[in-house]
Amino acid sequence: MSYIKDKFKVKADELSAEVKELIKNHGNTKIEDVTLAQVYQGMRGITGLVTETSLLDANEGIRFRGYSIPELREKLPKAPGGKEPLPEGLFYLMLIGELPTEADVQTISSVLGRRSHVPNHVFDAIDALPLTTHPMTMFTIAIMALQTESLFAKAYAEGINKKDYWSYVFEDSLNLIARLPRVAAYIYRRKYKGGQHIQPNGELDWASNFAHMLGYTDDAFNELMRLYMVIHADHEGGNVSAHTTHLVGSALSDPYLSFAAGMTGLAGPLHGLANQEVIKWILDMREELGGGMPTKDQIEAYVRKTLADGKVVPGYGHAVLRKTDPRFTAQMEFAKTHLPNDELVRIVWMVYDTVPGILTELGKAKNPWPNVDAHSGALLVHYGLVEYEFYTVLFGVSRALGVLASLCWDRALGLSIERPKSVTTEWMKLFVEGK
Ligand code: FCX
Repeated sequence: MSYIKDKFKVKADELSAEVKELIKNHGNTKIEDVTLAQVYQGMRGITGLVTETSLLDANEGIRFRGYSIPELREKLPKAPGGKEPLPEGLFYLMLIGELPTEADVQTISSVLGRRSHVPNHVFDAIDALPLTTHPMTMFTIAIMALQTESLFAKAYAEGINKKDYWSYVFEDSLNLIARLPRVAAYIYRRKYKGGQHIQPNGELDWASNFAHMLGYTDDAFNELMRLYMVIHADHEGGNVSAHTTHLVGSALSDPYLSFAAGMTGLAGPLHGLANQEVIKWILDMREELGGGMPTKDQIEAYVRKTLADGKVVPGYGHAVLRKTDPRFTAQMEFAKTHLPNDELVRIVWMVYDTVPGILTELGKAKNPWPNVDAHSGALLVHYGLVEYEFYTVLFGVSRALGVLASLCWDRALGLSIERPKSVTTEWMKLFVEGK
């Protein structure tokens, strides 16, 4: 791993020098104006963050270091006999900014395998919670319990030069990514499989070891996990989980604290929890209609009822995207190859045929198209992972790759503590009156 860390340092030094020049020469350049509506409405569209790992285009979707999801599926190294990209390769790409070789991916895979040990007190912390606790609550508590292992926090307490922050954050990030599948699988087996835990298998790649610890042995499920871990990893910097991790990290909270904070945001229904909401919504619809395949008219009526009840249609809409999410399309392609006749998948596709028209007709949602969460649950149910309250934990394990690669960059670039200005409505009223 040390050669990858050295390579990161070289890249970071180069970019730091460029950023210093940019600020020196163009520090007063105006990027855009900010409107009053933007300030009240979630700062939508305000360019206020720098995130190196990925960039979102409203019409085209996400690109990781310039590569779209179809390109990643083609170009990133695969497991032997596999067709889906290995998430370790995406992590390398986000960190270094270049496509990895097979050897780079192997290195990361074996480092993650070696560092996956989770201390017992973390399992004790999970075990202390009632079984009814939501898996995302267990997950964030477990990450907080793991914070005892932070090398950054220890080094900071002893006193380190700010030039060295990145190095400890880098190590913490790798250790945390290595440990998360074990923690997540422990939560799953405790809550849903009577506490019969499965030990990690160091021979497996990161995603299939995770699948193995969850209790799945199907090769197609391993492939799904690799794809899932790649497509959920990063979505530029402004989304709640990425922004929160970055924000909390800017106070020099260590990667465990920062990531746990990000995960509490992912647990919200308008963000990562939407994946459980989608499948719940579809299952409720099916139950209400007496089971089996609904007709297009029945789906349409159910969508309209959801909206009339003042609820959102989960899995549809996006704060930035204005087209079908390529992460949805990648999952649709996976389903067409592996499970084209699955009933739930076919319902997801019928919903896709129905919802955009209705949302467009009503004219309120700026984006009527499906996002990543509209498809993922149906794939998981097919392979037997039916416990939908766990789905956001899967999202969280994947999201660690992007937000922690980003956190390494934050510290390597020496980014400042985040502290935007806020005002009161009284201030706004006086401002618009010109006072
Ligand atoms: N169903 C019903 N109404 C919707 C809607 C949907 N799927 N999407 C947007 N709207 C509504 C909003 O609620 C808002 O209504 P309001 O004016 O009464 O508050 C109006 O349309 C305008 O919202 P818009 O600007 O289009 O969307 P926002 O940027 O405010 O919000 C999210 C974006 C994603 C939060 C919104 O589309 C939504 O609630 N979708 C459903 C939940 C979901 O799928 N979240 C997952 C998103 C993502 F992929 C992820 O983070 O995982």
